[in-house]
Amino acid sequence: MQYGTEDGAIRTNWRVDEIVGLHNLAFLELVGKANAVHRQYHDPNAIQRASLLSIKTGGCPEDCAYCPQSAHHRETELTREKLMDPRIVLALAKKARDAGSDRFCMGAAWRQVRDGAEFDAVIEMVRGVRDLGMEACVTLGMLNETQARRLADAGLTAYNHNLDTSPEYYSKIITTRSFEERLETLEIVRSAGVELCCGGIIGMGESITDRCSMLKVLSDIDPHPESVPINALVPSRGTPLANVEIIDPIEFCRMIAVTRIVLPGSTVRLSAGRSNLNREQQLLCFLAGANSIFFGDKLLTTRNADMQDDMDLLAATQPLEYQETTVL
Ligand code: SAM
Ligand code: DTB
Ligand code: SF4
Repeated sequence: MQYGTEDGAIRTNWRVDEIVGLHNLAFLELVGKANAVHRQYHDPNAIQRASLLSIKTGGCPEDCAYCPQSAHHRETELTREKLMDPRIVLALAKKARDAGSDRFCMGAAWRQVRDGAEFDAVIEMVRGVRDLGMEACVTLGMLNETQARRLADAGLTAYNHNLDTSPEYYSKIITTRSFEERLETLEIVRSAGVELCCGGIIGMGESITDRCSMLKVLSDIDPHPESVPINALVPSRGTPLANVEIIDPIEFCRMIAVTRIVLPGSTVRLSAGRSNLNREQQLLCFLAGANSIFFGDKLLTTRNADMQDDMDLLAATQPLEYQETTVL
């Protein structure tokens, strides 16, 4: 297999075996290649900060095996909540902005968007977040063309809708909707002129080929999704995947690196599961091409990395301030 001069080309014709070949390279070679591709397209010192908020929690009719918000997993400890009041959401968005967030992402545990007062409230939230000068992202499940257009008109920057896993492994994880439906929603979002935020989860018992097959589908999307969250499973009590072992940091980093090579121009977000990585493991992921994190104490329902630790981490990516020291 040849890499060489082709490294860094934006392609929509990757083969799964090529991606597996990259994924399984010697680790340092893989990270080196990914870093070279990263530097062709991105400022190597810039890390985007996105804050997450669950605006409607729990009671979801879908049966996603990883998700603590599914109503199918009755043993989860979550309390269901109604859609939040837009005024509270916007106060939290402002707080996130003042703490340094660039993007505010709002998630609802819905199978699909329904027209009515709740969707009107989400539109108000999107407008409000944009008025705060932040990028706005929502993840609301499936939606139709009119709804996508309303979100676009409100100024929505991106819509998050993950493939989650490969088409081959999909039915082991979700049975209440199809992989095809996922792709159709992505198409609807794109057609409305909204950016795609689309990635997946690793560490759910899938094979390396599954991970690469998911990346192949992402890279078939033309143009590529603007941002790609790579989540490591956060095993949650009461879900069928509660006892799955958490992923090895080097495996997580391999996935980041291969994502960077296959999707050179996209923002790659080191997403859920980051709190299991130490500072140096996260820096290794940035070197391998991750250039965005979820910033804030909470993801949707689970704990994120500590905010002060994140400030220190981001400070560590910046040039050292010159300090005169006296050595006696
Ligand atoms: N209901 C909407 C949907 O599924 O599109 C939006 C919310 S859903 C919680 C957003 C994404 O969070 C999922 O697609 C999945 O990739 C990720 N996610 C959910 N639970 C997770 C977990 N326990 N570990 C890692 N990622 C998770
Ligand atoms: C994404 O890919 N990861 C985020 C965001 N998109 C919505 C969600 C992660 C959720 C982790 C489990 C939880 O906190 O409930
Ligand atoms: Fe519902 Fe989304 Fe969780 Fe699936 S991932 S159960 S669709 S909230």
